[in-house]
Amino acid sequence: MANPLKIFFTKNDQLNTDQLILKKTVISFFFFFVFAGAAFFGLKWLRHQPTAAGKTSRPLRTVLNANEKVFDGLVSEKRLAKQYPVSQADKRPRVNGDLGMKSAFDPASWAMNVIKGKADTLKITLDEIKKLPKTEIVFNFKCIEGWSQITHWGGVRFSEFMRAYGLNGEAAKKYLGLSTPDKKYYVGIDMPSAMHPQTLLCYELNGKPLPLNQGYPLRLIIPVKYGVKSLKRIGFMYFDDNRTPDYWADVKGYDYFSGL
Ligand SMILES: Nc1nc2c(c(=O)[nH]1)N[C@H]1C(S)=C(S)[C@@H](COP(=O)(O)O)O[C@H]1N2
Ligand SMILES: [Mo]
Repeated sequence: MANPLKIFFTKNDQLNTDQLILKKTVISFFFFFVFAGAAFFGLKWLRHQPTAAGKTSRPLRTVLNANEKVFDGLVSEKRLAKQYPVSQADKRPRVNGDLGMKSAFDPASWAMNVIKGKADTLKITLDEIKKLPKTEIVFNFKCIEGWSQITHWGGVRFSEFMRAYGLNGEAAKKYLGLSTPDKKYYVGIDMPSAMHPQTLLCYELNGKPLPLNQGYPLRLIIPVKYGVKSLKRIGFMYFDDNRTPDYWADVKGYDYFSGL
């Protein structure tokens, strides 16, 4: 039989079946090695690229940043998360995440610190928050770790709170920042998502006061984002035109917007 190289350059219809099989096998192996090599050296190259924001290599980070830009523009300001009847809400909501909730904490002396300027901080109590109009929502709460649960929450719309306290200059900033009283957990949120009508400063779960491990006295509920952004036990609130720090985005390189 002719050598494989010769077969390779002969037209298919001039080859017998065995020769044709041989030719196709040679071609398959050729492409197999080309692609395997490309994948091997490509990954090797990727591994040796400098990293940015956490442990993500720069080329991958560039792609993630491009995705973020797209989603930043699309943020679900106008889109409403699907709502459900109260009867569909889970009676035993799951507890997940206790960052910033392990320090000594006295709920009785709690007040939310709203930082307006260097020497201008409002201290707002739970009773004052409860005086504002109450909104309830039942929606599918989604955790980035891969579970979701239909849950029923009550509180005041963040936008309503901002209006009631005359925080117009603050609402005009590009980003909201929230942190726990011990500052060990913190999230950054783009202002359009914070001002979304379904975003709540929340003090009730299933019609009862929030349990301590789910954020009592006050937590955020932001249905247009993954659960990571729904910070429990708000201690501080602040505003900036630059991105406010975000625990998961800064430490692990997660997507800053974490939109749905
Ligand atoms: N203070 C604080 N808030 C937090 C977290 C946390 O670790 N600490 N975890 C977040 C994550 S990842 C999720 S999914 C939700 C879970 O809220 P739940 O415990 O009410 O289910 O809280 C978010 N808020
Ligand atoms: Mo989560």
